[in-house]
Formats: sequence, structure tokens, C-alpha cells
Amino acid sequence: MQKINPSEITPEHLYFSRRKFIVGAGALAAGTLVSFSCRRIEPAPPTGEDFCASAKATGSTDELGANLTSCRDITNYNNFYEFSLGKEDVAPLSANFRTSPWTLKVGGLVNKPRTYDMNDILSRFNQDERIYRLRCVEAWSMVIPWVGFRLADLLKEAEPLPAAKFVRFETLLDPDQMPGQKDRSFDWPYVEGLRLDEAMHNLTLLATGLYGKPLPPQDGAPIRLVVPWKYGFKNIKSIVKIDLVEEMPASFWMDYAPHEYGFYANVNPDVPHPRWSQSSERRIGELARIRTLPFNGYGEEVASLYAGMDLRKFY
Ligand SMILES: Nc1nc2c(c(=O)[nH]1)N[C@H]1C(S)=C(S)[C@@H](COP(=O)(O)O)O[C@H]1N2
Ligand SMILES: [Mo]
Repeated sequence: MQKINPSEITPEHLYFSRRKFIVGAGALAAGTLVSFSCRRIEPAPPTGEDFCASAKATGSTDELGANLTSCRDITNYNNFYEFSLGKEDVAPLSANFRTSPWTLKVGGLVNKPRTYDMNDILSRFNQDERIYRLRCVEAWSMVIPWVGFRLADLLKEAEPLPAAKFVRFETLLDPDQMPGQKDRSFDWPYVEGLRLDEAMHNLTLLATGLYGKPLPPQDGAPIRLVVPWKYGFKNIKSIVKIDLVEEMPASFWMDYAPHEYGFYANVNPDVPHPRWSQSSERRIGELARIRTLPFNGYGEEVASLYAGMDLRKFY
């Protein structure tokens, strides 16, 4: 018998406060709310196998009762075209990716541009665990216990100027380390963007870890974006640059296939991809297909950002 996934049957109004789930990753060890940031971060181990040996999460389900995806699946089934188009090839090909030293440059239309060393980021911003669904445009999904902090905290420090309307993110460009960047059919580096209010939303994270540990390379080490109500491709990995800008930035996928990948990319079961339906998804590690929820289940929190917009047009 197949178990029915609770996320299939739990109506959206049964949400309870997401805030209750936002607990310090330090609570793993101590049972109290302790910041992750004062602990020493050990370097990411080279393989998914070692990584998962000490994987920990505070909960075993997300707010809708969906089970966490296994650490093995999260770290061995990846989309990261800089390394490979094969989802199972990313982990081995990225094993020696150098993520230290690492700098993240924040600039553009801000009062206080700043280049952070990754260690500054870890010590400045409290790292919390947040269990979020990731829904890929290819109609598979995972439930991931991220460790990270609000992008808003970093942006506030930069003090965006009134002219700033969008945020543009860029991945490292380094074909020597990232063999996929030798493929000239794509326009590297990978770029993504958010509207400023989306970027400032409480749910929008910069993730630096998962399962209680620093991110492994295949999941976007050392720092990647997580916007849980949007398709997976918005969640840009291994970020080196964040710019506040006036115009909507053209992203990697918009550039590659504009009629298939829009700027907004909000998860929407009613708007099919030109080549397949988006009404259901396969949760990695589970058998039953499940129904896809509007905004990936986060509608209560984010639908108001798009009030009055035609979401078929702004896909
Ligand atoms: N730089 C970069 N970021 C990326 C991608 C990529 O190819 N390059 N793939 C995206 C896609 S399509 C998905 S579904 C998610 C997958 O994240 P995960 O492998 O950590 O599950 O990363 C996104 N971020
Ligand atoms: Mo994706």
C-alpha cells in the first residue's frame, strides 16, 4: 500500500504559523534557541556520503506535514549546469570545488556597497534552520532543511537607494573549476533576479547550509538563494555578486528560452510549461505523484505581492 502524502490532503487554510518553525539550528544540539553563527564552520567534506553521515535537522516534516527529503537525495540529485546537465553527475564533478576563500560583492544602487568575506557573513548574520519545499520546473520536488538568513538583512545593510527596483544575482564564473561553463550554448555566468519586494520578503533566504551543516558544493556552496514559492531555477547557487538595479534583469533561463522561463517563475499549477503540465509533481524519494499547490504552498504569505497582476502573462 502506498502511503498518502499529507501534503496532498491538507487544505491550505490548515497552515499554522510558519514562525514557529523558524528555530535556531543551534537548537539541534542544545534544545534551545542558539545562534549557529558563533560556532566554527568546518569545511564541507568532499562527498555527499560523508556529508550525510552527520546530517541533522530540527524537524522531520515541513509546515504542511511533508516529510524531509533524504540527505542523500538532496546531495546527489542536483541541477547545477556549471558542472553537468546530468543530475547525478553534479556531486562527483563538484567535489573539489574551492569555496574558501570566497567573497560576495554587494553593490549597484546602494548607499553602502561592500565586499564580504564569507566568514564575515557567517559571523554577522544569524543562521537559522528553515524547512522549505523546492519545486523544480521539471515537476520534481524536495523538502529541504536549509540553514541560512534573510536576504533582507544583507540588503538593509547595503541601504538600497530609492531608484533600486530589482536585485540581480550572479554565480561564480570559473570554467577551470566548472567544466559546464565551457559549453558555449549557454551565456555564462548564471544570473537571476528578484523584484525588490520579493527579495525583502521574510521567506527569502540566503542559504549557507543544509541538514545542519555548511552547504556542499553541489547544492550551491558556499552561499545560494532560496525563494520557496518560485520554481527551482530562481534559486541561484554559489553567488559572488548581488547588485541593486533599476531595470528588470534578464536571467540565464530567460535568455536561453524566454517563452519557457519567465522572470517571475512563481509556482503555478494552472499555467503549464509549453512542453508539460505543472499541475502535479514527483516528490523525490516518494512514490505517489502529488498535486502542486499555487505558490508552492506559500500563497498565504506571498500572493499579495502579485495582487492585480495577470500571472499567466507574468509567468
Ligand atoms: N548557478 C546555478 N544555480 C542553479 C542552477 C544552475 O544550473 N546553476 N540550477 C537551478 C535549478 S534548475 C534548480 S531546480 C535548483 C536545484 O537546487 P539543488 O540541486 O540544491 O536541489 O538550483 C538552481 N540554481
Ligand atoms: Mo530546476
